[in-house]
Amino acid sequence: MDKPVRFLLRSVDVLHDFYVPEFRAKMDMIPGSVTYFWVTPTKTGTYEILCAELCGVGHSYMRGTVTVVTDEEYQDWLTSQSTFASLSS
Ligand SMILES: [Cu+2]
Repeated sequence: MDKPVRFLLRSVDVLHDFYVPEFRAKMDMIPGSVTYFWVTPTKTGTYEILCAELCGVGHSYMRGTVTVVTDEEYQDWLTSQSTFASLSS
């Protein structure tokens, strides 16, 4: 929260469109290319990610969530993650 976040977007099949209504932003996801957009979330919460491009028969099932947390919560989450070094030993 209150920090700029860059979303890197890519598609491995067809054109999609990454859309989070509460962010008031969306961006095409293009096969063979990486697109991006920046947001600076100002409210914590969990927000639904939708596909805003009619991409095929699975379009209506393309859903996910993005969670906005405080810096302290993010640091707690980050320290609970495995590192590459801990996975390979
Ligand atoms: Cu779609």
